[in-house]
Amino acid sequence: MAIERINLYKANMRLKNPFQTSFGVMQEKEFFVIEAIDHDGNRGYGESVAFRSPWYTEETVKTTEHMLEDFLIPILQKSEIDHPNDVFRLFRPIKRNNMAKASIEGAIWDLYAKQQNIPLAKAIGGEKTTIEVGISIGLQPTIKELLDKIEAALATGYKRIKLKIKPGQDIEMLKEVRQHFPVTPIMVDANSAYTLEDVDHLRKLDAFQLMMIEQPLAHDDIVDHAFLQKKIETPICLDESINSLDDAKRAIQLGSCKVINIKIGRVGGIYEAKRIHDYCKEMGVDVWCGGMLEAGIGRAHNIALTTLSNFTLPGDTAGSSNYWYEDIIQPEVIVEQGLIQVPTKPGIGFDVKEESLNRFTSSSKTFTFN
Ligand code: OSB
Ligand code: MG
Repeated sequence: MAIERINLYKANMRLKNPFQTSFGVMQEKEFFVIEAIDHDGNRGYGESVAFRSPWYTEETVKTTEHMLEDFLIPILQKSEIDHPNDVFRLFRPIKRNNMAKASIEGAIWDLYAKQQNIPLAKAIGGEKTTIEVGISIGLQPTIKELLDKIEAALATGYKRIKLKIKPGQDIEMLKEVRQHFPVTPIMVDANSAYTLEDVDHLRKLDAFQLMMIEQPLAHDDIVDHAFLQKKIETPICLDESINSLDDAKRAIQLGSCKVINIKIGRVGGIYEAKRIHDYCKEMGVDVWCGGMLEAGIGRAHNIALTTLSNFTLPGDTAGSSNYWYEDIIQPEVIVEQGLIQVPTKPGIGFDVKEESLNRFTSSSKTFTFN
């Protein structure tokens, strides 16, 4: 693919509102933009998604930096890459560190699509021209604030509402929510906040006609989830527990979930995300695209992935303005009536605003290729 150099930018963006989950609060997003440049001057972009603390899964901004600089970029510098699918295989000797791998694979995919002069969605086999999106609303200090957020999200047209829950902010909270929004498509995400001791408690969620409950139990479990799924009606969706196609196969075969949230970063890139999508399609398991509070580049990759046919449920790819006062891409991601128009320009289909990226960048490095 004639890569000439890779630029690594460390950026930091402040979220409009703090985002609270069962594992903690986030107010700033620190991440890397990976820019892969070829001999013709094409520029492919990827964005890393790991947070500063290993609260969601084990990766962090620092482990991403370590992996990129000391292992992943050196592997690419020594290799021939004909197609982005090669990247997953080249990275196989490096165990896990999926978010680091995905960030650079994403840049290679964008570069490839630009070299082919086709949209990224088309390059990965996507078909949709618009995608349906929902919104993920963090834990709120009061019920009033939560109800207001839901109201605003519905006014914007989001196709479904995802609410974060944790012990102490679940059953009573949902009772209030259902009183105000009796038929709104609602799901909940626990980010691993419960254990099997909570089975009777979790069974109470069945009263609320939720679309699903995401990752109620441990981040690395699929056995307890299978037990729980037999005890509750609400479909379980796995997020943290699915890090590969093999994980997806085992979870589906064990009955640990009825839905899978696919995140490109969590599974190590678009190649593996697509394989999980294809397997789920074959098995009749619905999937949707999760989010990691991405800036515009990561958001654009999520949009492209969601154009695959088995992304049948609305994803967490809300519009740029849900997160940021200013995004790093142009145009920004816009949601109208709960829909995003898939861009038709080559690659990710959004231009990176160099001036904004530079303003958000605290340091950068260049890696040259022969
Ligand atoms: O579990 O899906 C999650 C945000 C940070 C970490 C984990 C999760 C989330 C979200 C928000 O739910 C998704 C988004 O809007 O990008
Ligand atoms: Mg989740």
